[in-house]
Amino acid sequence: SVLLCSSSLQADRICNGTLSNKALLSDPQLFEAQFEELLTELTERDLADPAVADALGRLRQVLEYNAPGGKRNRGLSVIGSLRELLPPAELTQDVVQRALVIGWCTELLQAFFLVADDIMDASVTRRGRPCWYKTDGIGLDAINDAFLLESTIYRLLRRHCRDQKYYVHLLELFNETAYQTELGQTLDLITAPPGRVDLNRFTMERYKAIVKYKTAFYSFYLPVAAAMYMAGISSDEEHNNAKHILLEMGEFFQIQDDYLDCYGDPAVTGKIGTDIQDNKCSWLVVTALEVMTPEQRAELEVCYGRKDEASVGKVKALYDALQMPTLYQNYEEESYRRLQKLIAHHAQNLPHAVFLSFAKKIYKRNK
Ligand code: DMA
Ligand code: MG
Ligand code: MG
Ligand code: MG
Repeated sequence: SVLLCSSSLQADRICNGTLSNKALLSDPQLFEAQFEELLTELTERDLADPAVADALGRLRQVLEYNAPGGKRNRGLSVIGSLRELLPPAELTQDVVQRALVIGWCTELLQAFFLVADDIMDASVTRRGRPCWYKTDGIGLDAINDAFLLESTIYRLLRRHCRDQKYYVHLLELFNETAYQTELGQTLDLITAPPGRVDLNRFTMERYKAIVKYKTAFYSFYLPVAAAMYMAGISSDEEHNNAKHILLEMGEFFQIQDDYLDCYGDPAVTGKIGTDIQDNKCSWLVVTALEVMTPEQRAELEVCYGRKDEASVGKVKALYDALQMPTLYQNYEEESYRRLQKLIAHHAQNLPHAVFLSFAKKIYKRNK
């Protein structure tokens, strides 16, 4: 119900004169409500030419299937970070609404990448349902749907933020982040050529480059940087400080993703792992290579990157024999300690809560 949010949040909003019927909603509820509004905006109010009505109908389906249903960490962290960066009096309803829209832009960027990623990774499920390209009648037309999702970002930014001082910063941020992610996906793909297993390719150095580019920029730096620009923080120094911490968090987040690809419960993660079959440079294979015997390496060489159940099972058995779950848990503890230190040293003028709340959401996650 609308009365679920914390009383301090309500008090905030009452004090700074933004009380309305929306004032009693929590950020997740406001974020949810904003999506309905964006759907209408993008697929009805935007109808410049009736000739494309059917196409906008398709866009609506694409948005409804692919944008919601995730954990929303990225989308919610725009408004979450902004609340830490601005004094309550400056968090007017307009500002909050813009932060929600920009939050949805980060979710749309993610949706765009996931639709394409699932095709390239030959995945089967996402968020507990068939991947979009696997649904009835869609197939590789999903490629164009991914492009549509990307374009909606810039339509929303233009409509909602064109008159803001930070508009160009946001445009550049989304463009740059998309490019970095595409470079990361490129590295991910060319390091995992189908049917050509070469374990020498899987170094920790290559691994770190892949995950920094394919995941950390868009998942962690993007939403916080967007909130910083909204709050008028645009200096390179402050952005570099934030980036330093957030890219470290992003690296850890993708290591979790790799771990869960093999050891997660698909009923919880909503996706069935494909990294072993896809010959991916995963944290598991890179770490396993660091500790295995030459005999185990020879066995891995034969069964990695193959689609048949028996080969996949042998790789998993090797991981178990090497106690990968224990190595992962040790890594998680160590990573958390390193991150706390980074926040203490690099957050400088930025409120530590921006980073700590993000960290709290991702450590020990199982989905
Ligand atoms: C995902 O890497 C990266 C992007 C840019 C979508 P991944 O293929 O490991 O993600 P997932 O496990 O969600 O398919
Ligand atoms: Mg994938
Ligand atoms: Mg992928
Ligand atoms: Mg993965």
